[in-house]
Amino acid sequence: MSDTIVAVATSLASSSAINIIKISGEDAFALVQSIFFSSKMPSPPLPNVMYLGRVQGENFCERAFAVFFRAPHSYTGEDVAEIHCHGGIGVTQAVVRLVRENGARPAQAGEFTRRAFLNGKLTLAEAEGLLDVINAESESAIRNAYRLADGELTKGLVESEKRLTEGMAMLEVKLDYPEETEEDTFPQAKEALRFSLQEVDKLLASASYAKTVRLGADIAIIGVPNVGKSTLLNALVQSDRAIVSDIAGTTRDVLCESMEADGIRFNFLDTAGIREGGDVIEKIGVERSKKAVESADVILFLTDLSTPETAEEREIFELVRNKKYILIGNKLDKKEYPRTGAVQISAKTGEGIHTVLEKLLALVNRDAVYSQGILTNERHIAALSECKRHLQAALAGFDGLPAECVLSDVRSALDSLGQITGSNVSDAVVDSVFSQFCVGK
Ligand SMILES: Nc1nc2c(ncn2[C@@H]2O[C@H](COP(=O)(O)OP(=O)(O)OP(=O)(O)O)[C@@H](O)[C@H]2O)c(=O)[nH]1
Ligand SMILES: [Mg+2]
Repeated sequence: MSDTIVAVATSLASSSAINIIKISGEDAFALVQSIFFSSKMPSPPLPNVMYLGRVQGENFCERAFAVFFRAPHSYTGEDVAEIHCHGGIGVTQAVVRLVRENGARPAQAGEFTRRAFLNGKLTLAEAEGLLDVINAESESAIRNAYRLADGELTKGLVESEKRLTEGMAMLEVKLDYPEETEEDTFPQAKEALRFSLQEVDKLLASASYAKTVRLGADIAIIGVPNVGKSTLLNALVQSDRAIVSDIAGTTRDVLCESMEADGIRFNFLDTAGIREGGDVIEKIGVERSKKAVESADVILFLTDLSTPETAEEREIFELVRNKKYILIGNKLDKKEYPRTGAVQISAKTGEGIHTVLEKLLALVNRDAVYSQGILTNERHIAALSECKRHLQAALAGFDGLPAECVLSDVRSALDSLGQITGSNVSDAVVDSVFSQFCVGK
């Protein structure tokens, strides 16, 4: 076991009802027993039982709870103790100081989770999943982060790692004792490669939804001036975000407002109405609208049912037709000129807005985003792409290349997998993952 560390697991930014002070390491039990006293607490204390008592400092006596977790049945896999004290900043700092004076050193960022990783309590990918859980902003992001944190997302990779290691052992035997090995050890090794390639492919395919899960889908509202784009933005996000007026050319810059619908985060971009002419500023606005068309995941192409179709409207359609788009006919309450195939709405009264949202959810593949685990981490995506290359090379090599070459490809594939599970990862990568955690996690 390693040295004993201490940190406040809750936030010290402001006073709260309680604060939790976490202590992990060889001396955790003895240390807490030397400063925390409870008539109900035997020595050594029973694990997983909360004791009410007091923390006795030189100049203070704090009523608190203490709970103990015995290695390996703890978060870090070491002996862990927690003191739950009052939430004041002063009192919390006094308890932490006392713990330090009795032998613990301050924990570094993510050190508790790092110890859990080093003690085999979780894989590196699961630790990164925890990080995602902490940082997740939308329901789909949280769901996906749990899939990573619980190992669900990478269990196929862990299985691949096992099978490939076995497959590699068979190939090595074959290489060392060519006469004594039966030919049919090959199909098993080949099967391990195929299985792994399938798992890797599945996860890489899911990565196409990564941006939607992590950052949300960018939805640009596009159209000629005055069709009601800003009114629609306000209706979608249910706030008076954008200025609305009957003057054509009201919006001159791209405005972004986010909201969550059915667990998916949408970033709506209200844009300047696209038209020829206008002053210098409006021209810049129109350029920005065109860029928004390029970068958006889905376009809401807005038309005005109270006016006839114009040449400008048809030109905008040319910009959006090769993108994912929804054609919308707005001002249904003043409908005079229908547009074929348009979802009819009134941004002003709210009529039809739910249909737009339903179509949007379908276009961003909400069901796929929800039903399967999605690989969102750039580090994982890079390692898996690398792994895929080696697996393909190994499979291709089976029919012709010497066993040494196949073996070398399998080894490289395993190295890439190990980057994700953490079984083959450099200290620098481990450092960079855990430094993203806060102190106390
Ligand atoms: N009757 C009716 N009027 C609407 C509707 N939606 C928007 N309007 C009106 O249309 C006018 C223009 O609305 P905006 O939302 O500013 O239009 P815009 O497309 O953002 O215009 P620009 O920013 O100039 O490109 C305003 O007077 C709105 O009140 C609607 O559904 N029905
Ligand atoms: Mg506008």
